Amino acid sequence: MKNQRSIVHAVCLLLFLLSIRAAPAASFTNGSFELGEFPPAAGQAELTNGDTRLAAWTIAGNGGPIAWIFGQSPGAGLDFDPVDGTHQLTFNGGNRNPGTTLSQSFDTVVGEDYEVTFYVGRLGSGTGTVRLTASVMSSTGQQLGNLIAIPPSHGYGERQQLVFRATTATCRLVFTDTSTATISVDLALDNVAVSPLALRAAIQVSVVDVCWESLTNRTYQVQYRSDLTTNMWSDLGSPAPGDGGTVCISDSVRGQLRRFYRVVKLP
Ligand SMILES: [Ca+2]
Ligand SMILES: [Ca+2]
Repeated sequence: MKNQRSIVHAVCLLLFLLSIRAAPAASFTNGSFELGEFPPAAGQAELTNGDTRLAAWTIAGNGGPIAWIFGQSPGAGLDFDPVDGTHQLTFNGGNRNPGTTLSQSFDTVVGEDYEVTFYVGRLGSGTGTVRLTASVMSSTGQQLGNLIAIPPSHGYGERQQLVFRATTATCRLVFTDTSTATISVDLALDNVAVSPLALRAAIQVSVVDVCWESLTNRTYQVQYRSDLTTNMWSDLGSPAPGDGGTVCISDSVRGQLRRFYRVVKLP
């Protein structure tokens, strides 16, 4: 009987461990808006608050619906392609209000730096400002990064970048349509990515020493030029007296693409 109870306990413990291990990792996904229950026949879908067809994203806020569009939608003024893949989003279409939010939570490592990148575009002939505010929030509600992205006058602009340091094991990326205009002008979004921020390092030479074997009672002048195609040499510092040994002159070369040197014996 005792053995049977032990077996039951062991089985329960195993199931408990399995249930912990089965918890899915919430990695950032569907940043290009290619995944979900897209209605292919319609060519686009209007996503209102709480709509779950766009995989991994949550739609909320107090603005108009988000349009999830396959390719272009010339009838709606969307006359440019997605940045990536075949689908893109537009905000405040049909002269409806800004204020809609699009958000997604994902796992992070506390203390690590991340970058969020995305592209915003502008469509339509209307005037005024359309813009998208990107924020990253910790799971305790702390704002870790914020960026207001304004597209060019038509189409998509440069890649937008928002850097943040994770303070909790889960963070949330929130896009808010903070446009101040909507009549005959809309905002587009595509190709959102979240990745660990790569540490970019480079070696830089800031000073070089020009050295030569010198003779006593002889004076030398070091000269330089920045291009081999010119005969214009410039003096580097003052003439240097020889001492019978190796003499060196230092030169700062920070920011110089190339520099050539020669040492001239003075009469
Ligand atoms: Ca896309
Ligand atoms: Ca609009």
